[in-house]
Amino acid sequence: MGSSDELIFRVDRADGAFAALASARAVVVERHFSPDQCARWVEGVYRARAVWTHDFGGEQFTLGRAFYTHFEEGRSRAYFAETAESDARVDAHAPGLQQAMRDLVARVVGESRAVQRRGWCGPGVHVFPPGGPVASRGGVHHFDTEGLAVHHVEKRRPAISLVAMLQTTETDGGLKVWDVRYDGRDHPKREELRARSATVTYGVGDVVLIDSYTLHQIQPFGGARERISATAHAAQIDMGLWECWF
Ligand SMILES: O=C(O)CCC(=O)C(=O)O
Ligand SMILES: [Fe+2]
Repeated sequence: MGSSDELIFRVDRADGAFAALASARAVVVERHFSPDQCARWVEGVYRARAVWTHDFGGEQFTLGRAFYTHFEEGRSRAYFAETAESDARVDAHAPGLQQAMRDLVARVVGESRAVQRRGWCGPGVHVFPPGGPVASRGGVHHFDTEGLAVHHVEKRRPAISLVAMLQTTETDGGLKVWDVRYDGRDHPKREELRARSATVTYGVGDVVLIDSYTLHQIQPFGGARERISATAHAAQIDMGLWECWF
């Protein structure tokens, strides 16, 4: 099995990080968010526990609604029916997080702004509980192509995912990336899993940027803490126009 840290670039500024994806499979923007900011958002996320969205029968949770979980559970209708409520919940409990993630997308791609995707939920928060399936076995191997329009995927138009780590796990829980690009299949072939790979390790406030067509997987983790991260998916719709969603 190949492994290479050259697949991961570490930078200390978000600006233009997108360009680095030409030669790396993941770019880590170190300490983009301050520990204080992350702690405030995490407090808000815990206070909002009663209104977390339960995904896959309570195996994982979100603040706000995430498209891929609804899509995979055949609940897309619920996702699209309650986008305003989803955004209101995120903003009430993690004030400023959605805008901060959109601002981050803009900086990463080098534009003055990135816009909310109309009719979709804005950036939100994933909560993976200790002892849950992701903690014990790791996440599913996947590409972040579910939310992209079919023609966007067909043309492999630019699309990215940004994950900001708000609360790290006690052990492990990094993001493994492979030197494997989406080829039209949702699940990787056995030999693709033997391609070069590397695992991104996160600190609080670090942001990981990946191309949405890159194979990736959350690694198993230990300890008693939830893994809490903010995510924005974004697609370049036109020259200079990037749209964001969760
Ligand atoms: O939390 C992470 O490191 C990545 C999560 C992920 O793959 C996703 O939200 O699609
Ligand atoms: Fe993903």
